[in-house]
Amino acid sequence: MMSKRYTITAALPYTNGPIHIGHLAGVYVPADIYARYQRLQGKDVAFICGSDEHGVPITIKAKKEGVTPQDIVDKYHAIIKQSFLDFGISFDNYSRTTAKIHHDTASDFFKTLYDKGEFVEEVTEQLYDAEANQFLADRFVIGTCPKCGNEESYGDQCENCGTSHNATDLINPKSAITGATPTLKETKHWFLPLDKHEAFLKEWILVGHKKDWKSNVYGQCKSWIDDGLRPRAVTRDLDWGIPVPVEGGEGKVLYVWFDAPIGYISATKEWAEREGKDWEPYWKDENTKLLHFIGKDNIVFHCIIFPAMLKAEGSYILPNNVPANEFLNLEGNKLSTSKNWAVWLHEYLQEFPDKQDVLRYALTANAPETKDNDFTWKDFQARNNNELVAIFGNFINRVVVLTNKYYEGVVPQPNEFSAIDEETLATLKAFPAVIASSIERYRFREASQELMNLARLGNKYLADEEPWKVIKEDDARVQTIMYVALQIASALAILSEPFLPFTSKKLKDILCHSELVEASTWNSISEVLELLPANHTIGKAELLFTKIEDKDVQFQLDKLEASKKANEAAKKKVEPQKDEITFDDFSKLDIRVGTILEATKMPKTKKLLVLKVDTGFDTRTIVSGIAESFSPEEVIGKKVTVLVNLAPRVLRGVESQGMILMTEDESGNLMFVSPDEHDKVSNGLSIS
Ligand code: B3M
Ligand code: ZN
Repeated sequence: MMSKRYTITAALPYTNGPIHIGHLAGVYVPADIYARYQRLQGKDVAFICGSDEHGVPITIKAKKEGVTPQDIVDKYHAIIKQSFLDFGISFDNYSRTTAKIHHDTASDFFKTLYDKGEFVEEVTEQLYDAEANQFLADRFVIGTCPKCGNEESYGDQCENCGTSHNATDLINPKSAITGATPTLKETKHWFLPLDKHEAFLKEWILVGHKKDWKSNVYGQCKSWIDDGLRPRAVTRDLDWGIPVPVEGGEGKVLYVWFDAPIGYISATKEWAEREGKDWEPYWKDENTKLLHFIGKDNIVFHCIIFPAMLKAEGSYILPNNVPANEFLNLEGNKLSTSKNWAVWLHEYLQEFPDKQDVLRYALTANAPETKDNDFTWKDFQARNNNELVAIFGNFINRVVVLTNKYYEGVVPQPNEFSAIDEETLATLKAFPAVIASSIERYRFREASQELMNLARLGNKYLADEEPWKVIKEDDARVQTIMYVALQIASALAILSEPFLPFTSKKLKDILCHSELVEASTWNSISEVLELLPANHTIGKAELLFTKIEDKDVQFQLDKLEASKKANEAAKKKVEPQKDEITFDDFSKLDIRVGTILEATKMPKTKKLLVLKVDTGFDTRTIVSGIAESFSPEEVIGKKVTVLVNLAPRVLRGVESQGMILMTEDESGNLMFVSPDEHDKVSNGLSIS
């Protein structure tokens, strides 16, 4: 049976920063297209989202800014909520996880699992920062990822390889609060025994969803399951979050990834209460399709952990699909909130106040559906100027202007259809099914291109039929041409709604759609004989899109360049001066001018050169770590400064008898401290 009810969730954004284009392309734009499309299909849709307001990043940010976590979430919740609204993301409810209804719902959920004996209670040793007097959960600890070697992995997840792990798995852990090396301290926690659910998850995902889940999603799940599932702690020793509601839980909170997905349920309840509906069918009726739109770093939580929680609870349905996207990059670099390498939605909306649909279109046409993708401002400009303006906008403008010019805005009565007219109308009627099929398979890029193909069809039809020429001799023919072109315009108004909701509304207004009874649903395009009947009057022309100029693009590129410069300046930490030494210390150094006679690379190393150096009083071997900056050929014959009374050291079996003095310029390039002939005034080193 075809589902009538859809519960569509979009990942709850963390409230420690605003929304950027990576979030939009990965999650919110595709989710919105899907939700709008299903509503147009007449489905009963609950499109649910909200702010994820717990978790360590929020406390860290609050500490840094000297405010409370509540201040942080209040600030970003307001910005995020408003920007989604202004961008036309059509959530039925945008809630937040600090809401009472959520605290109650998550608390009850935990208690139910606790009472059913679904948790394992265990005292384990956790990382502890004695200086800060605090356990180091999740992002409070940074260390080397055991899987990929990334030295800046967080305690709960490595952003480099996406692996999610326990803080105690990190190699060389360091406290993110004090930088101290943590000690281990015993503490009690509740674990969700994923191992207990392994057989079920295997059957449900690996057998049940092999065909219909995206291969990136299926692949990640398979690798998790193949690795063997282990119990996961669902509580933390923190003070920001939902208190653990059972005995022994004092001073502890629910793990943010335990409470956040329950946020989808609480947000549905909040919405249902407001609308006077029953929330339960949206989460408990087998005929409801539950879909989670997320980014790829959230796959394990939505495909393994949350379903295990729902299953353990017992009364919920499981997600039907989890169409996760890959990541979007920006101008060739990874998007980053901390490095300010992003296009922020709230800033975009200020800078391009009437261009929501342009960004929606550019992000959809280039969505990271099967692999990571790059957003560039040049591509954004091209999508606007070459497609939205030149194809879609141009077609609509011609149709509306000509209809007004020839027929005072009244849709003409068609005369006999030519073969081309018949074919064009037949092609038109096939579009709803084509676009629908792409959307239903979560191929939004493809769907957006099909929409543009419909505008192309219209443009080509007008260009081939040339009503502006035919009008001189055959008005009857022009009536038919304009009638056909108007049907295409009308279909565009309907089919563009999920992708370009602002444009769709504007176009429906121009065509005076609201005065029509039939022509408003997706399927009426194929079913109804005519969308815009003869004698219906349309309004005046209005531009749907305007060109984006080079200077607008340059402004954005300059902004990014400024971020890059600011980051580089912040990164350039000058080493502080070392402790003072006495003249006596210095005079112990015996520094001579020498000449490099021979140079060879030390086998099997990247950095080392083995040098033969004439010191003026002997010839000796010196091993020097300069091979990454200089080739052997480059240094032979070079005059260098040598510290000759350094105690010998054996490096890779070769005794090094001294040291060549080197220095670095401000960009970190290695240079010889060289008494070069050209450089008669030497470099300030007194050589005695
Ligand atoms: N707050 C989003 C993220 O990982 C995370 C999603 C929660 S969805 C329940 O950026
Ligand atoms: Zn890693």
